[in-house]
Amino acid sequence: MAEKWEEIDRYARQWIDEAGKRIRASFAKQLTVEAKENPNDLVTNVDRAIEQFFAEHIRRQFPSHRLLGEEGFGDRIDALDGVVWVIDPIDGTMNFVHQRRHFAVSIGIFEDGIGQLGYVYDVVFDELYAAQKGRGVFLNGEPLGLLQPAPVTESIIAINGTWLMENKRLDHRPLMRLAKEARGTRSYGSAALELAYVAAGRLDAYISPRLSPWDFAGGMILIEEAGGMVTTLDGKPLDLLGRNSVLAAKPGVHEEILRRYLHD
Ligand code: 2AM
Ligand code: CA
Ligand code: CA
Ligand code: CA
Repeated sequence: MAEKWEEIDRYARQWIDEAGKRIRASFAKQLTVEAKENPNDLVTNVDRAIEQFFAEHIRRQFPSHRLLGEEGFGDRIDALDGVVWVIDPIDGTMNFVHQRRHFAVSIGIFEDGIGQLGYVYDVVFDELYAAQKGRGVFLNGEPLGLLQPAPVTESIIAINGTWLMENKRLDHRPLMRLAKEARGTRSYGSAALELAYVAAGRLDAYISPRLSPWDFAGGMILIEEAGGMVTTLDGKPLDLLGRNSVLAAKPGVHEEILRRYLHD
């Protein structure tokens, strides 16, 4: 059993490494940028090529595994039985296009719906956050400690400014109060990186009203392995087959945000 995951872990790392090289090499080439659902929702030829790269390698090496990916090279998945790779080839495409930093490759590998291996790779900083269920979280091979509880008043909360303004997705007033009462707020523009930062204790919480499975799959495994919590904004478990609101945080902060800010 353990050996099986050692093997999958070895291949995942090898492919992530190669994907990182390809993405960095793409900086020297012409980028094709298109809009998807709206003018600010971007995709590039590199997002597609990297997802295709993973799809080909997974299918060749592990024909029984399935892939759920953002850019459409995966399988149509309506149940979580067996081994499923949930992949975002580039999380933070807007950062990739505009800043050429602050984006990540994100992978979560699940068996029968249970997270077994999680990776978030910061391609430009060359930082790999990795977790194997039951073995803790590592940053470039160095173990990261278990997360310790903290109060909101001593917390840095990652939240996009959009959600602090009046918007159509959720009531912004409790979140405004949370932003005021927290020690500070940040927004990096890559859900996967922000979740990895929570796992590493660099951020104390991350909030988003709407993420897809590939945005949170890798980071969720990291955080749970670090002793943190990942739920919807209603405190419910995340559904890997659909869109979710996400509240990810260390212990203490997670409970306090739910109790004092989200449940009236
Ligand atoms: P993406 O870059 O892979 O699309 C900030 O935009 C964060 O929200 C990123 O992690 C981004 O992932 C994610 N996101 C999810 N849905 C999005 C959408 N419709 N438009 C832009 N970003 C989206
Ligand atoms: Ca996208
Ligand atoms: Ca994403
Ligand atoms: Ca993406």
